[in-house]
Amino acid sequence: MTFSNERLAILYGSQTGNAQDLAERIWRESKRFYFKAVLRALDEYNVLDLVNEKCVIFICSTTGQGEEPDNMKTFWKFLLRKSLPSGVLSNLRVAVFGLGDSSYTKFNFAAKRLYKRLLNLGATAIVELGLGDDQHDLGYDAAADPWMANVWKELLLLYPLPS
Ligand code: FMN
Repeated sequence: MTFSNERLAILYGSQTGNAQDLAERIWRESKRFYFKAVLRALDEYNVLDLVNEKCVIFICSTTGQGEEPDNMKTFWKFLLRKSLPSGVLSNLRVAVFGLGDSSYTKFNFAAKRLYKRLLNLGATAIVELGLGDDQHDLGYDAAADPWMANVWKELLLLYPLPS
């Protein structure tokens, strides 16, 4: 199975490295599917480039009491700007996966807020928001594995190889 040489951005917000690990794993998988993927922490990514992307996979954890990780705070602040027109991301397809722990009251709040805001700015979700939970016996992988399989399936439908 191969895809055409589509560009894909894989962006993460991670406080202690788990979301980064998952994003790196997805980046390695993307090469198997012949995507031209870029991998960045959200704050290393030029947010103005978002309007030129077709497809972005966001992986983000929640830290503190329902807060965004430090390496996505600048990105997040920009995305919250009231001056952004509501349809500014209407050409963008997104997939968002959160890493969290259901023993916290604000379970996966950062990913939930990010997902909501992206759709609010006009982005289209490739798949539903995925939520990883440290409390699961298999950790966040329990949700991440089937979620990611679904993302690749949908991407294959969207970007089949030219016949
Ligand atoms: N998970 C939540 O769902 N909500 C929280 O408010 C939350 N706060 C946390 C605060 C601290 C200090 C730590 C260590 C973890 C917290 N978590 C919370 C769980 C993390 O999101 C989870 O362990 C995740 O896998 C960490 O990913 P990261 O290493 O990419 O930051």
